[in-house]
Amino acid sequence: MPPRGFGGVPARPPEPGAPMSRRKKVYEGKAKILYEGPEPGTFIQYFKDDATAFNAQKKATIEGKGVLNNRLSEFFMTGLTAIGVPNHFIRRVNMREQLIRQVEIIPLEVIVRNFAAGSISKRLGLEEGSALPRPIVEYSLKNDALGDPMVSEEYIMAFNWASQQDLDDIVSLALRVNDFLAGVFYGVGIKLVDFKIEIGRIWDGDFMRLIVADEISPDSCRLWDIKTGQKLDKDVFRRDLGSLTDAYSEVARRLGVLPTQSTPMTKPTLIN
Ligand code: AIR
Ligand code: ASP
Repeated sequence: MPPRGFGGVPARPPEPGAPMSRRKKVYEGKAKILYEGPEPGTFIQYFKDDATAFNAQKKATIEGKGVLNNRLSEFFMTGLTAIGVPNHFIRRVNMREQLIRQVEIIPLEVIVRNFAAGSISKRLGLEEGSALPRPIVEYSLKNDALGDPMVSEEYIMAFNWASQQDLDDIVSLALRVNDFLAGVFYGVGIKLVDFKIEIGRIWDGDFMRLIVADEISPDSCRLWDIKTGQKLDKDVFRRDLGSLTDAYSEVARRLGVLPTQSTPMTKPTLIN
């Protein structure tokens, strides 16, 4: 029997891999979709296979990327919870979806850098890979039309995107995430060059708190193999360095998120 839709009309089966369409879509970004969650104050976060770079001038669909990022973001957020860093993750729902707390996203990309690469290398003429004097936290405005321009704390406070108190909390969260991630990656032979997180506000009555939101995955980090320098992050896509799913599968395998004996593949097998 085919599934029945409203009024006895046969419902069209969903496209393979397509998100369920009955739920209300709240937001669609370049790599993820947010749906209304099952309870108030929650969302379902769906990870797409779409990859974009250079402000979406370069686009591709990379089979399996969404599955890997869903699982990897779960792994990092669960670890952050375990060490007391508040974040939006509640639980994984399936291969591509996770239940998260609904937050009001602060419209900033919070970037932490340990080694020079990407835009800081360009801006300051620093050799890629050179160590920075200390971890550097910087901000970009989340605005695709403007190409996510870098902004100062002065801009952030003047335009009321965040207060001084918020910024103190954001820096503290960002540095705790940095220490956690850098340590976890070091343990599996990977250097955490830099990463981006997003921060959201949640309310407990009148009391507002900031928590880590969005995702933590190889889409949002620069990850280099410590021995060989091989890139294991989205730069593989940005710079056409080979298979992105091979790179992300390698990260997942080292972290114990994929079976160690599995060979690179486009359809990863997940361990529960
Ligand atoms: N990032 C920034 N915007 C989106 C993402 N994913 C991440 C990059 C990199 C870090 O922020 O993936 O890990 C710094 O990026 P950039 O381009 O400023 O050097
Ligand atoms: N800002 C992200 C990147 O640098 C995505 C994009 O530009 O479309 O890859």
